[in-house]
Amino acid sequence: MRSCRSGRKRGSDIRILLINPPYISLTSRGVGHQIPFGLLCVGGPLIDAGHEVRLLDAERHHMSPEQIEHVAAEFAPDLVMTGHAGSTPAHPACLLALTAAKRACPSTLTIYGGVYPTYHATDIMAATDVVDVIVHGEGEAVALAIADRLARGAALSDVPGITFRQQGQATKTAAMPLITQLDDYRIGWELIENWDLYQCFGVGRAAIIQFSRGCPHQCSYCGQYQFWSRWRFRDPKKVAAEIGWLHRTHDICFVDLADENPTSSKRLWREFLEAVIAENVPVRLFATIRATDIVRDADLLPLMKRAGMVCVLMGIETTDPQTLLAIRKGSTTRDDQQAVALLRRHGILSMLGHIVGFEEERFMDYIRAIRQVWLYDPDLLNAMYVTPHRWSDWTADNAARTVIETDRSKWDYRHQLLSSRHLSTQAIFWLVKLMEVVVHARPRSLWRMLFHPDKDIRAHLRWCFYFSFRVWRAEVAEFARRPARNPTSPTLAEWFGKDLPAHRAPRQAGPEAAPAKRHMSVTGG
Ligand code: B12
Ligand code: SF4
Repeated sequence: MRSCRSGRKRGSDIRILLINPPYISLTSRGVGHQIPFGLLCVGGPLIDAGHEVRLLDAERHHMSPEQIEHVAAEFAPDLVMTGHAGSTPAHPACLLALTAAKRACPSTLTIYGGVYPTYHATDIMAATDVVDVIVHGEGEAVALAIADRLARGAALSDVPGITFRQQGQATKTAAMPLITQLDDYRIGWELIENWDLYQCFGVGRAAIIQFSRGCPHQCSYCGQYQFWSRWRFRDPKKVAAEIGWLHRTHDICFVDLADENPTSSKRLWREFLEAVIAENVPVRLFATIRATDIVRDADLLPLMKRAGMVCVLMGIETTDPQTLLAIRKGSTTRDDQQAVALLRRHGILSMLGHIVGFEEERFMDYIRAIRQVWLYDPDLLNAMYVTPHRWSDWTADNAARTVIETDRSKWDYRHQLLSSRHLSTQAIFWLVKLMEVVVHARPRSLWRMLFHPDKDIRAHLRWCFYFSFRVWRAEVAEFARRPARNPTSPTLAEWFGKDLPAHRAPRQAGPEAAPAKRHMSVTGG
């Protein structure tokens, strides 16, 4: 075993350990483990800059802190970096990973990036000393700058986009300019040692890729559009070529588009689909697309099907027109229903994202919602609970609501976090579970799952039903085991700190992004 380095060192041979923290959610058990895409985005440019980079996927290997500590001690990194797409619920696991790394190598510099730390940097720095630096916003350029300073033995004070400790004080530097050419930064695919470990939806090896970043819309509850600031896109042909390459080189059969809103420009979306078709590889695509864009782009649905789109997740959020207005969603119940029908007509599965808790619904509101979702007739349903983000407008507007779940690892859209004046947590839980049963166990759904004429779709549906059932059963078991909630619950304002900002980020639409006449929703994950 090498001894850990003294941290700041001259030379260019910086050794960097990227740790995907051991955050195991019911979704990863259900959907299957996915590659830690955000860390690959950060890792690629670091490799290209000449650094020695290794990925430790503690999530995939379900590693204990002791195992992480052991690997860190062996690799003896100068820098340890972590972050997770699960973001808020993955925060405790990120700290656990950095604690283990610090135990192994006390002098290593620890870097934490992603959405949650971006908006909670001061609190995190005050609460723990296992985090040395927090990276705000997209990580590629900032991580490169940090590694560069470390390699040169220079101070971090001129690195934009970080919070770091300066004479014991958490200090935030100026923002890093947005990346304008996303294609300038390469994804570090070679960091994946064994692609067999990443399979999902039962169709073999799976990857994640981004065609675009950001979103031109501003749904009031959204945690994403402010993070990326402006809608930006990669060259559609290059993304398609990368998908083709992933199939030919690594036998990838399934690709999840990580975009918030890949259809922001109809022209570019068409170019992307045409380029994927030209690659002529049997790769299935999964994407989150707003219902209004499915309706707008109805003429592109045959292309989407030919490009391999197997399933589209549409965050409809609610079936109540008043709530749709209140959350600035900009779509109508008619759009949502029409989008499901259009997708079915073109042989693409629809998964609806539905969220309860925007309002304090009554019993009959749930019954109406269940009836409406039944009428929409989707293939799959992702039933979620409202999950406030500190920086969202919805949170500022609902600061007086009461938090009943103070375990941050449960802030994953699958647990009720806020109390409701009209219904108990038991009643809400069972109504949400009933909604899932109603959608998946309807005779029509079961018929499609058993006898759908398209073999691929049938296999996909069967796989989804099987794993949805497992997740459903596990969530029921978890609910039954849970102790009673803490009666001294904080308000949202108290939970997030009294300075809860009424954060209204200035809006910057990307040059190609469609005008935000309507809002949509993405509740990926
Ligand atoms: C793809 C995806 C998934 C996939 C794969 C996740 C994975 N392992 O990568 C699946 C379907 C498995 C998934 C599951 C979940 N997801 Co998800 N998922 C997404 C999605 C669509 C894209 C995420 C992504 O890859 N973005 C692109 C990359 C490049 O961005 P990034 O990870 O943020 O990384 C960049 C920066 O943040 C930063 N960065 C990140 N980490 C680090 C680390 C360092 C050191 C540095 C310097 C920088 C840095 O640099 C990166 C490059 O610029 C988003 C929605 C969206 N469109 O954003 C939701 C989202 C991230 N998921 C979310 C959630 C809640 C979950 C689940 C917890 C849901 C659940 N109930 O189980 C699970 C977590 C399970 C798991 N183990 O991963 C939430 C997070 C909410 C929040 N901000 O707190 C999001 C935002 C969706 C939402 N509803 O709002 N998800
Ligand atoms: S459309 Fe999706 S990503 Fe865009 S603001 Fe609404 S919820 Fe956020």
